[in-house]
Amino acid sequence: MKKTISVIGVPMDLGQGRRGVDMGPSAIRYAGLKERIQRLGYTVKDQGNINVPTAEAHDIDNDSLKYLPEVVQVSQDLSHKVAEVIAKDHFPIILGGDHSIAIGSIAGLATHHKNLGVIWFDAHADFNTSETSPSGNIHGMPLSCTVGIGHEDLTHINGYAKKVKNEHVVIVGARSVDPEERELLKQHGITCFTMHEIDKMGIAKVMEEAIRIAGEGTDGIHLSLDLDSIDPDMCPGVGTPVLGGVTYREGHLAMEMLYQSGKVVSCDLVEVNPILDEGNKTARTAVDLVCSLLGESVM
Ligand code: Z70
Ligand code: MN
Ligand code: MN
Ligand code: MN
Repeated sequence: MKKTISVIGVPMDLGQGRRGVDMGPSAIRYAGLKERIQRLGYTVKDQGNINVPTAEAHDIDNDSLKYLPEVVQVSQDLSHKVAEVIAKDHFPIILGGDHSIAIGSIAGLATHHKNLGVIWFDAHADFNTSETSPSGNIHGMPLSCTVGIGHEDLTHINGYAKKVKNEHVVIVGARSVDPEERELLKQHGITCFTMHEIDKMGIAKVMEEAIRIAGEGTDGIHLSLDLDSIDPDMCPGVGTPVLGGVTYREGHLAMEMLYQSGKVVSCDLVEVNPILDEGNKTARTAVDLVCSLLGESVM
């Protein structure tokens, strides 16, 4: 019996400066997410969207942690929804929105998975704190929050910090990391496969290692897929496209290997910005990749 897939939309754009990612959930649904997954033999339940406050209706009170109370509220609401579907043994697919939503999705998963592994597929490391961030944008901080580093309101969703152990976190695809963020990653022993390692080792070897780090001794892997990890030729519709990304083929092989591992329990699809897209190319790529993650092209 294949697991039921629960789709949860989070039209969040308070974690970064540019409007448009709030339309990500619509764009990904419009690209045929539900139909494509159903064709693979899964039952799909769309749980609708989490309510997200409108940026224009709220003031920024803290320039080093923009929209902190609003992001905390959405994270808590999302965590509850994810916990609810996990309790039914569904596989959640969380549609962003900017990457700050991963704070809530991982908090929700952690209510059930006491020893979760995380693969952070991203051009960025998202490991800043308010002290190291050059922007004050919370979408540059969710991974550090998840391992318990950062503002208490963000780290303590559900009342406790450190949802995931540092040794079970791995970043893949990084090519834009801030200097102090790099120091923080080293200091906390986070494994990071940058584009340099992907070029040198090949994506297959990198994913083998990533699956081992996030999968061995854990009770499941959460894939947090930022579409800016993929090269802008296939994913131009993201807030900050960074040249030299993961190719379409490398991306698919990575997803197929994750499927074959049998360890993936959930995923985020984040940072799709239809305003900056060419047609709906980025959302279509997101749907293609998630289908590979769910076993589409593996015989
Ligand atoms: C920078 C910061 C970032 C996108 C994450 C950028 C963060 N490190 N940008 N995802 N698109 O502001 O923290
Ligand atoms: Mn990100
Ligand atoms: Mn990114
Ligand atoms: Mn381990």
